[in-house]
Amino acid sequence: MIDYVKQDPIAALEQRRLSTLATARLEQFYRSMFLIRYFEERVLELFSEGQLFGTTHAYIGQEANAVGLLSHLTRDDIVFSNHRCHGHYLAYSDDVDGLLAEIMGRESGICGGKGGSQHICAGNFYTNGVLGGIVPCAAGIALAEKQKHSGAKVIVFIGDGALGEGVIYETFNIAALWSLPMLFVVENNFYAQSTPSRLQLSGEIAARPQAFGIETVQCRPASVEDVHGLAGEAWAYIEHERKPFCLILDTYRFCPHSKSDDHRDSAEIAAWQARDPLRRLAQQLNADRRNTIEQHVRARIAQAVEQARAAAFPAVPAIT
Ligand SMILES: Cc1ncc(C[n+]2csc(CCOP(=O)(O)OP(=O)(O)O)c2C)c(N)n1
Repeated sequence: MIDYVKQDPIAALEQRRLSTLATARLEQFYRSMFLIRYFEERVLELFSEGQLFGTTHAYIGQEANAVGLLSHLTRDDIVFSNHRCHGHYLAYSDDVDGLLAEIMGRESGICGGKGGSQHICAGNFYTNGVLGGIVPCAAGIALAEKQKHSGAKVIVFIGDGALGEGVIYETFNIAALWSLPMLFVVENNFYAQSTPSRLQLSGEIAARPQAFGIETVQCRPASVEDVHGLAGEAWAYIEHERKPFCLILDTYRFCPHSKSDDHRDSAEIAAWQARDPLRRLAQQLNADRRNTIEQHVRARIAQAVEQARAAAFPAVPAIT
């Protein structure tokens, strides 16, 4: 069997880069990543125009994670996300209309306009705005799927800031003890809101799941292909071993935490933007094909905005 964990992750990434994925798949990845990016840019504009309710957290810069990780899922698999869930949801479902209407508080939204940006429940996709709160729920579902012998995979996304929540360690403990078939993904973007991780996390992130006996890989993927490859190995481990796995992806959000609360160094942001996985992928594609994909995505989103604007708000009794 492949030694999934012991190999040097960086060397493994280089090796994978040499074997490029088929063009059709790269175009599909690009379509999905561009869709998330452009959707989020429109959402931030709509927020500034006063078209949204509550708060909203964009995923700009981290798209390769959602697309690469979820590209392995089948319809029975289950996704648990967090406050920064739009990218995860679009990679899971491609449901632009439902998500936009939800964020704009319309009754045609995924949850009838009552969940908003952070609280989505659709198919096998669940999110919650309480940091870390959904992690034990993911373990509970993984236990249920294990007992049913369904073979369903469970993935839960957390940020590095959520590692301050004790419930995550209780879940690591139970997931390892009961050999739950689940993938913990830490999207380590080095900030919790505006607090740099180095000011609030002691030790190494990887040491935390490892302390509970969870196989863990941490790396800084450069591309969606890297994430896809890493995720494939993680899922293979979970499937063969029927044990949890933790993938820590060093990443960066190019946008503020929610709308305007950004105190980060502009040189740091620019350095990460220069390594943008979306731009990297764009450069690999044929320019005409890429333009066609982008035009199609822009048209879809423009239509979704118009539809959502025209849709009704939920009736007050439906909200209370
Ligand atoms: C229990 C709880 N405490 C505080 C918050 C407020 N809050 C929302 S997002 C966030 C920071 C999250 O950082 P991280 O987990 O690293 O995810 P990122 O936003 O970087 O994707 C905080 C403190 C919350 N939603 N829930």
